[in-house]
Order: sequence, then structure tokens, then C-alpha cells
Amino acid sequence: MKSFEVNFDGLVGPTHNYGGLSFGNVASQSNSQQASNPKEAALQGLEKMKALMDMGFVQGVLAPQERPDVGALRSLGFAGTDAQVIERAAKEAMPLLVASCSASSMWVANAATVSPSADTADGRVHFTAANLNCKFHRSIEHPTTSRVLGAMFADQQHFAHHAALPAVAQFGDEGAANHTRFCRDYGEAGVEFFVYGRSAFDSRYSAPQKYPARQTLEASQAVARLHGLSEEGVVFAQQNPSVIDQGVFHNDVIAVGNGELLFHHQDAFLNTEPMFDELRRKLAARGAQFQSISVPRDQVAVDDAVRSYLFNSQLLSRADGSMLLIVPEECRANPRVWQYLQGLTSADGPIREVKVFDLKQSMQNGGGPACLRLRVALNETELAAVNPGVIMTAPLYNTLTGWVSKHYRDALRESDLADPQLLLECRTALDELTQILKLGSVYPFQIN
Ligand code: SUG
Repeated sequence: MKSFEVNFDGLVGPTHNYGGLSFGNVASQSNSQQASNPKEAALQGLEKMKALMDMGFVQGVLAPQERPDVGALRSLGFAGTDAQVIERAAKEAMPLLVASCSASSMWVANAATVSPSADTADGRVHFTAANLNCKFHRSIEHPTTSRVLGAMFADQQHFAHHAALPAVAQFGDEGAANHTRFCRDYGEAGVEFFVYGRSAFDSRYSAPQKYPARQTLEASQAVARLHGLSEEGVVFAQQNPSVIDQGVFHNDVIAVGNGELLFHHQDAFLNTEPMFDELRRKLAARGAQFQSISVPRDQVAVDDAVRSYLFNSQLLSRADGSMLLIVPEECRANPRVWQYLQGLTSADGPIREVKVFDLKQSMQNGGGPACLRLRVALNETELAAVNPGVIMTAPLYNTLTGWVSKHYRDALRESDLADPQLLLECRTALDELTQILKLGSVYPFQIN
């Protein structure tokens, strides 16, 4: 049976703005308070989806969330009508209003961790929504994420959904941004690679000093248990704490894997060699051959990786077996990174082509090509069971660009977030979107 890696990209929501909300994420901190352009952000994302579809990849869409999240503000004590809740929050606690307006659900690499059916004990595709509890603005995503994923992958014969882990930092879980799967073929059993930043229960592990480690070992282990993964099908690895302190807030800022290949920075992990031995051994038992491309620090410094998002790229397998790397425009702007990439594709290695995309609106909040997509490996039967409304087609692309042009603003500043009209605009747009994507009722304003 044929199998595919389907990329589901997050559609940027109408409230995309630069709130400076993510301590430890250099781009989010340094672009705080700039005016954003939600319309351009959504169109940039859609263009990448369309380009991948045109190249022959199966591409899906993941819907944005209702923002401002009035329910979250109510839970913090703001009362009255929806408009009054927003007005009071703006007057008394602007940072909370900004957090409740974030369009951060666009970075769907953080929506969930996904294990394909070939790896799981019950032969279903398993999803665990990420609790994202390191940041308040992201911790409010998972209830809607779960409903949206449930509406996209509804068939219980093929898909199993788990609620987010307990909402405490000890089980901090950031989803697929810290998870990669290696395999010979997407439909065959693979090895799932979980990368954590610290241990919450064992003080012998080191931890970063300056910025938070968002993912814990114990969260990764819990997800592996929930998904029914076997001991021979998992490897847990610790991120190098010193790169977290340099702005690598998720492992997908310093490494990306696909098929049998891991493309990573030399300084990405702790205890790299024994961990690679384990990957090699476990993949060999699955008939696969682990390969790595390690980018040396004297060619690309960690700081270059953080600024250019070289590793937040999409590594895709083409029909002829060679690989394509989708990188953001910022990689071309960095001479060291660009020179490295020229050498990479001219060498006789697995990565043969680099394609550049302009994702500046998302990049300015620390979200590159890989942050914007959730990978789901599916066989033909499972793909046929996915809600067809969320699979990208040329007509859907046209409908969605028309929808964005109709509903989105082209400038958003902090002061605009206090405008109660923004909530109405957002709800009107999302109500239409659930019909376009055939999701049913998934938003709080549709179900409460
Ligand atoms: O969680 N930025 C996101 C970026 C997530 C990127 N995802 C991956 N690497 N997979 C974050 O830090 C910034 C929002 C703001 O500041 O307005 C933000 O949430």
C-alpha cells in the first residue's frame, strides 16, 4: 500500500501580531510592538501550501483559533459582555489582552505529537495535543486544537486522540517541534526521536540557565506511552542546554529529520555519539540506515542558525528518492548559511535542492517553514479517511485566498487589539472558514 507524509499547514489567523510574548524566542522578543500584516502573513503561508501541492506533495490545512480568547480572559476575572471583557482587560491588564489575541496556533508543529499507525501498538494514528504550558498565550490553544484535529481525523477506526498532558511545567510538552520520525518508508515501522530540554523529576540532568527548557523528558515519555510505541521504536535525546540559552527554544530550530536522514547543527544535542549509535542500531533493526549531516559550528554558528532558521526547514522526499529543503528567505540573506547551502546541494549527498520562501510575517515571531506545518504520515486507506475538506486543492487555494482578502486587515498594532470589532471580524471569518473546510462547530463561539 502507498503511504505519504502529509504536511498540514497552520493557516495564519486574523489577529496575527507582534506581542513579544515568547521569552527565549529571539525573534518574538526583538520584533515586539512592530505593526504586523495579518493579510500578508496568511497569504505567505497559503503560497507555500500551494507551491508544495503544485510540486506533487499532499498538502493539508489546519484552521486558526478564535481570538481574542474571551473565555480565557473571563477565567482571569474579567466580566461583562464580550466587548466589556475586552475593554476591561485593555484598561487593567494589557499584556493579558495581548496574550489572549495571539495567533500563535499558526505554528502547528506545536499543535500535537503524531505517531503513524506503523509505529503504534493498536495500528492507529495517534495524536496528543500539546499542552504548551510554558507560555500562557500558547497554553490556551489545546482545547480548540483537540476539537479541530478531531474534526479533521474523525474516523476512530484509524485515528486515536489523546488530551493534552497535565497542565504543569513538569509535563511541559511542545508537540512535534521536539519530535522527528526516522523510517525507510513512511508506511513502515520507524524510530521516533523525542528531544527534551530538561528532566523535571531527576536533578542529575543538566538544564539551561537563561531561557526555559519548554519540553521535559517526562512529557516525551508520557506521549510515547500514550501512543503505544515500543522500546525498540523510540530514542530520547537531550537538547544541548547551551543552545537553548542561545535562543533554540524548540529542537526544530537546530535539527530536522526525514526518512533515514537527520540534518542538524554540530551543537544541537548532548551525548551525540552514543545517541546516534542507538538510532543506528534501532533503525537497522527496522531495515533502515541512519544517516546524519552535521553542520559544523565553524561554518554556521548557532547564532546564524537562530537568525536564519536554517534548520527550521522542511526536508521533503521527492518521487526519485532525493530530498528537497524548503528554507525561509532569511537563509539567503545570511552569507555563511547561503554558502553552506550551495555546498550542500552541489555535494553528492541526499539533499539535492533548496527552495526559498518568503515567510517574513511569521519569521518575525520566530516561526519558519517547519513551525508552520504538522507532519502526518498516512497510508492510502488512512488518507481516504481524513476529512477531505482540509486537503489542499487548486479550488480550495483560490477560496482561501479570497476568504483572507475579504476578512483580514493589512495592519495590526497593539492598540487595535482593544477594538471589540476585531472579535466580531474574527468570528465572522472563522464561521465561514468552518464551512469552507467542512469542520462543523469547533470554536467556543459556535459551541457555547
Ligand atoms: O512558541 N512564537 C512561537 C513560535 C513557535 C515556533 N514553533 C516552532 N519552532 N515549532 C513560540 O515562541 C510569539 C508570539 C508573539 O510574541 O506575539 C510566539 O508565540
